[in-house]
Amino acid sequence: MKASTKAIVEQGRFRVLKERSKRSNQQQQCGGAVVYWMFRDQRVRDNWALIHAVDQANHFNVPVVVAFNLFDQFLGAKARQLGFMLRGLQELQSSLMETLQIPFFMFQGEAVETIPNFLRECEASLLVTDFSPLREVRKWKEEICNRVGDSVTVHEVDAHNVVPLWVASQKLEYSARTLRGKINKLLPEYLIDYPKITSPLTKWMEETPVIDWEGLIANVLSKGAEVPEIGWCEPGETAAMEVLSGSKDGFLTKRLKNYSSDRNNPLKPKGLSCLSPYLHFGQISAQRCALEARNLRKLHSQSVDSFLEELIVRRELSDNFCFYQPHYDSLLGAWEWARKTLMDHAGDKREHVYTKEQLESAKTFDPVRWMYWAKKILEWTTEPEEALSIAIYLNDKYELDGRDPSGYVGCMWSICGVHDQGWRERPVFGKIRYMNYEGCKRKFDVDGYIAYAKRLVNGSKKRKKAWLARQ
Ligand code: FO1
Repeated sequence: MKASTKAIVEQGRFRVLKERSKRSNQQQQCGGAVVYWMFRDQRVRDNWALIHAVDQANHFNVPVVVAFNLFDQFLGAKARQLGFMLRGLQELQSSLMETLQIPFFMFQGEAVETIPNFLRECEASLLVTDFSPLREVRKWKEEICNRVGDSVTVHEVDAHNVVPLWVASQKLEYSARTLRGKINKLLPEYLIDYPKITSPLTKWMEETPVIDWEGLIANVLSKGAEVPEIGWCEPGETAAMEVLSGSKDGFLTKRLKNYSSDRNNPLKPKGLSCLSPYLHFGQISAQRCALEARNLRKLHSQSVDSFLEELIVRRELSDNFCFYQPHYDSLLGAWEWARKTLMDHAGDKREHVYTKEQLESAKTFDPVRWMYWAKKILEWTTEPEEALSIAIYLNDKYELDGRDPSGYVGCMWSICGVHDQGWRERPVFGKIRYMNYEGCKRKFDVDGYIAYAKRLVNGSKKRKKAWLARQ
């Protein structure tokens, strides 16, 4: 490899996880392909990791390939999440080839084996990967850095956050208040338009793999059938852009106006952006959403500001928490005051105590059930650690966007007061923010919500019955 000239991607956007050895550098070997191991940012458009991979490949006159590893078991994911992801990847494979002539390789098994083996096979000297703060992902990357040969450099690109995590802050932030100023100061540098990406100068001349998508999808659907796919959220990059700014029911085109007033009203699910599953699987870039929303600030300033707060500050705060707090999903990750208050009240008498199975099948006395569900789990289980683990279990199992830093932080906020403040002390909750049925009644039409939820449940029961009859 020869030394690179000025790169398209800002220095701060990527970090070097492993440098190829000096000896390899001196030999000036001309490496094989640049491999982009795609993980969290599963898209062709607006992807800094892909832009960096292509840019580096062009400097070194080598081709680029994209590799994806499908784990046999990924943090308990079921048909719902895996089906959504694979259907998105199927679209990605075609558009990657059609628009950029870049091949897509799918591996199955353990990434610590498949990725180093693939690098060896194509004599790669640069591995580019995207960034996730989750401990499992970081451990695998560390292991891969240890396993790849001396001649390989590894770059990690933060293609998920608008301001790269390590640039925004170098420490665990206490709350949105402490991170907001740091991010806002950096937005002029990082909230910029993407450069146009074109097909790499050197083409991949080897065989392009054939992927049996139907077989792969059928396999994850049958293995994870306990939590089936849903029909109301179409997967993939094209669908994601439609939800953002499509002419039919796009968030920015049709629904933005009422975002600041309706997003917390459970009777108005369309009051939300509906972008979260796409953001989680990286099928859309948060930076693209922010750029498009910002253009509408003159028209709907309050809604745009609320959206940007959720999209940038709150999401990036979750990444900050998971990256700098090793115990991001346990009571040990709560602040001292919250741990103390929860422990002080761990022995308080609970009026109702339910098991994980009862909670999972919503067999509780409360008709509102899921609206303030994580708060209720704290009230209805014997101790806070159990409450937290059940909340995370349910979120990861049923939500399309489970296993996300925002999900872990959501549960930690509800049960452990993370990024929140202390409130008036009361039984069981201690100083953790309290929510109850009366409070819900003040905020929204509870009876209307219960009727709405019943309609949804009945509809889904009917669909399940029809599906079973077809089997
Ligand atoms: N990413 C992968 O690279 N391989 C997988 O097999 C995989 C499965 C998966 C299942 C559910 C889910 O919610 C995400 C999944 N991801 C997978 C994506 C990605 O790893 C995560 O979004 C990040 O780790 C979150 O930070």
